[in-house]
Amino acid sequence: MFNRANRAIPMMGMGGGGGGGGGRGCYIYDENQQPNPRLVSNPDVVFDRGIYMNGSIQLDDGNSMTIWGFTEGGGSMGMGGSFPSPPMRVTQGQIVHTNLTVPMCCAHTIHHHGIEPDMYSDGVGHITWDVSATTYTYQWRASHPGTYFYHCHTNTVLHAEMGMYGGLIIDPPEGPGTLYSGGPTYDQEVIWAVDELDSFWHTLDWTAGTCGADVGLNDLNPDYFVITGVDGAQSALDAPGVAATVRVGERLLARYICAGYYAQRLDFGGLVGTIHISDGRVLPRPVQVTGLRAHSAERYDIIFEPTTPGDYFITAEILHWVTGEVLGTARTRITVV
Ligand SMILES: [Cu+2]
Repeated sequence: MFNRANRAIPMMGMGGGGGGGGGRGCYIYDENQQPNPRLVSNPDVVFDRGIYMNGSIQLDDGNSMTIWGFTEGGGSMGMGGSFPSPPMRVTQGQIVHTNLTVPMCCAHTIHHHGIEPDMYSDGVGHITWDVSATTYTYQWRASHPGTYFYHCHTNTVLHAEMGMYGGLIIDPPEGPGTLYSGGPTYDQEVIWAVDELDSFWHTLDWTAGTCGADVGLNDLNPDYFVITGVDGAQSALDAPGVAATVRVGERLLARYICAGYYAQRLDFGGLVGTIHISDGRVLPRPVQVTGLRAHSAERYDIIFEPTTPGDYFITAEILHWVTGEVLGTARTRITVV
């Protein structure tokens, strides 16, 4: 078992000299990684993911911040990549393999949040082992249509904050344009992955906080607020795939992911949205709302069918989890013509 005391012990002498080399520091990862013993030979879909730890986000005030994430394709460590990481999109009923390749530098995993496969494919570090200097295959079934996300689960508090997540969409057999079999159709879709970023955390090493030192991962002080990897101060107001222009009578699907740690309060700026799916499960009855409040990792599938032309500002307030204080705001826009 791991506890704070034995995390402080350097890994020297464990597992044939892996400890201390290759930048692994004192992180206690699994030396005895094995192939997934339960893989089927004929998956319906295969995703390949590598990792990068040298990306950046350009912020509206001219600053930038280091971002880590997953790359499309495996292989060695990529030179930067998209933020969020490339989405995975599959069809209900499919068996999926996700191949994660991690070089010697470090350890990472992929956890398909809300999918809940067996422990060999769970991707939580120390349950399914941390992947390092190898390729590991996760296997999962796309059972319920809706919006999910995948993220790294090694030193999770830091790695998820650093940007190691991407959207995961399960379409019904009818394909994109239908939310679920027997459910509503939609004409356009956007993804709103709302997240807060703490500049200080983005200077830390991938093992930070795992070696007995207190690096402050219990103290999140976000200074930037993003929607789907775009600064929510200004840029997200017009960002493709985040902002949208729809005609009266069209239906817009917003796939909302609470990708931060603090609570979030969304206001739809005068529009009424209908929530059809929550956390990958169809609601017994759709719910009409003018906004919502969500907590870390929650997802909502919301359909807007605006009736009046105009600019509607979608506002996400990030709330301190104890005091409720508004720490920051991210905004995007739905333009109705
Ligand atoms: Cu990671």
